[in-house]
Amino acid sequence: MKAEPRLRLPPGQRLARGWPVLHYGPIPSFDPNTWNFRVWGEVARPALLTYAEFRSLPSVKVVADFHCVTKLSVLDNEWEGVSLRSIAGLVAPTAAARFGMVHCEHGYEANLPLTALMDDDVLFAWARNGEPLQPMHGFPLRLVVPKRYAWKSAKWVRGLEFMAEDRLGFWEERGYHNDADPWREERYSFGSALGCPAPLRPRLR
Ligand SMILES: Nc1nc2c(c(=O)[nH]1)N[C@H]1C(S)=C(S)[C@@H](COP(=O)(O)O)O[C@H]1N2
Ligand SMILES: [Mo]
Repeated sequence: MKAEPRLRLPPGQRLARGWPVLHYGPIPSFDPNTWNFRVWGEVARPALLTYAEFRSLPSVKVVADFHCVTKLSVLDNEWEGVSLRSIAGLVAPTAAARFGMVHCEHGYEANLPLTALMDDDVLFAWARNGEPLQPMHGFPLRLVVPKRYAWKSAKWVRGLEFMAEDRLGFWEERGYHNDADPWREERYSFGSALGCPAPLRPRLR
């Protein structure tokens, strides 16, 4: 049995009303005829998939909570898409592969260790609660990493790079915590533990 919603909130989080929209920069346009998805780096078989090819991969459904670093949480989202494990199965990461970088429209990037990406609740999603994602929520494709703050759940994904060494993503470079575990309140890579005043912390917009 699931605990009541309040008890499922990580420290410092509150329930969002509806589903907020948070991102940096413009919402990209989407053309199914030119869109593609690239997987490269530390892999035996690099791949370049068309939209139709991506959508014909075996799909999964995952029910998970979503925690934004701005302290809003959305519980019980049913995501539908392709699991990261099946993408890995397609390209066969080499023994040296230990990190992943998710690449998005307009250069947004999010980095994660492969151990986190290969968790069974991680997927590239195109639908939530039975509806296609709206463009503002990442259509045609977004990453979903339920166990990390939502800036790692990158919208408008276009590729995945397997890497031997870690590299910082868009928000990680701007002071957000590299690990981003909401249950440990890993919001910023500096400041919060030292009582850094809020105005010095990086902001969403
Ligand atoms: N490409 C891209 N993905 C992004 C962002 C962004 O700026 N660009 N913002 C992230 C942040 S900080 C959050 S909280 C979530 C919000 O997702 P939502 O707008 O669907 O709620 O998207 C993440 N994915
Ligand atoms: Mo966020």
